[in-house]
Amino acid sequence: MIIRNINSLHGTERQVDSNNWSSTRLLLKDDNMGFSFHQTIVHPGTETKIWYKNHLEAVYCIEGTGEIEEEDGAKHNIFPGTIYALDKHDKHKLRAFSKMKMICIFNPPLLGPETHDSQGVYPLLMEK
Ligand code: 9YT
Repeated sequence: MIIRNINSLHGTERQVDSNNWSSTRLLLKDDNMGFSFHQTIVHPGTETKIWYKNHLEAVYCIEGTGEIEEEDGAKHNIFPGTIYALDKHDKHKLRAFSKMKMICIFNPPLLGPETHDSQGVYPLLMEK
């Protein structure tokens, strides 16, 4: 059994920061769960262009408000209790109107250090 508290992960290599967000990775590939599990803080007033072409991601909002915009321009409000699942590797833009706290699940699991490239893509890392 794995038992871990997020407070022990801040400031370690399991916390990855970008200009727009900070992701703390509670479960990673080497935990052997078949997915990775992150808490992501999205900073208020930011817009992030994202395309997980190598991964599926589900995102559950537990704090804050924002919106997701699909490639065709459709916009959806996000607030606590909303989940979105990028089941078609959907390109999207994520806007945070306030500080958003999100629970993010990735399949396949991230190895740990992944961060967005210029297209908002995470590489498919196979080994450390
Ligand atoms: C919501 C979202 O995708 N934000 C980017 C960070 C990502 N969730 C991660 O690596 O945890």
